[in-house]
Amino acid sequence: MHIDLKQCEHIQKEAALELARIASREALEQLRLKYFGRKEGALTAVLRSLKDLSEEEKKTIGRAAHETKLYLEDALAKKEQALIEAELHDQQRKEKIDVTAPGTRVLEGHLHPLTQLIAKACDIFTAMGFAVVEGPEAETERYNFDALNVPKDHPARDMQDTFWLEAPGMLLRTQTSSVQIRYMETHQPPFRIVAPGRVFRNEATDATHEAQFYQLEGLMVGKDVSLANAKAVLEVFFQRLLANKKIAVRFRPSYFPFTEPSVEVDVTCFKCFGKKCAVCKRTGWLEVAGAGMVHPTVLANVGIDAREWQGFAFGVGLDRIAMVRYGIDDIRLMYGGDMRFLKQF
Ligand code: 2NL
Repeated sequence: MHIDLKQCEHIQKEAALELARIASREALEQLRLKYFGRKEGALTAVLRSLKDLSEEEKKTIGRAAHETKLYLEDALAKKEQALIEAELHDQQRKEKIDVTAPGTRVLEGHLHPLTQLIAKACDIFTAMGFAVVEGPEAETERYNFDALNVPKDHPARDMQDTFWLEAPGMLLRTQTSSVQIRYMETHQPPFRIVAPGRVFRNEATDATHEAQFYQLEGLMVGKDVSLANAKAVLEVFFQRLLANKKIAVRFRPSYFPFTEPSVEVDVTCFKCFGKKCAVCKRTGWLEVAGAGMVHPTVLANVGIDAREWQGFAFGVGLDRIAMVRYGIDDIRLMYGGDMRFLKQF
């Protein structure tokens, strides 16, 4: 290749023009390769052919080529610096935060009123030394009825009252007693447990009856646990749950196959506090639970010696408590998932 001074001048001019139009670092790299690329670089070719020149030419053309090289290197470096600064400036402009701009509201959800009530109930019982236990909603007839001393011909076992599943001997639990039976089978007294959870009844639904509802059962077994202890525990529970020290508990005789003796549990009407209103049907009391001393047959069924151990059990319906507490008049609202309803709690 033959080279002369003009060529160096041309390269320098053309590069300067091209450089002025470059707007990105990728394009700049392309331009650098165009002149300095090891294989195709225009200036590389010039520098390479210097060795073929005469001594005289080397002095003039060699110097010119070298100057062009220095000029181009410098121009490329300056341009690169300028592009980096522009990029940085751009980024800073994009990332600028306007601290005075109005914020975006975070939509906060909350727990369902029944879930709130269960959590509160569990807190109160754990503070009294009770453990919270859970179990399956689909149960066996043995855990739901047989172990609890419920007679084979008891109406609760009827198709109209219990959701029987297709699998033989399987049903949707009608109380969470089944959870406590499972616990007793695997633990020796003394113990204190509560079993909150969803239970099912196969009955017609209306404003006060649903096919599913929430229950909390409790069980305390020891050497000398009595019905008096049941009354004290339930009194503390309801006073704390309803945040009112004036609430009293009253026991009335009743009957359950799994307890003996058995009682219905009333609390002071927490709508009118005993003044007598429509909610308590002018009695001043609300029936909120059933309780009793665990039947010896039930203890025997789970392998606990009833001559050595005794205890109380109770079952509380949580839906009705939530309804009276929040003034909800239709239980179906609790399971309808209507946001206009739920947002109120
Ligand atoms: C109600 C109130 C009750 C129990 C549940 C129970 C559980 C075991 C042993 C003995 Cl493992 N009893 N639970 C006791 C009394 C009442 O529920 O009105 N039930 C129909």
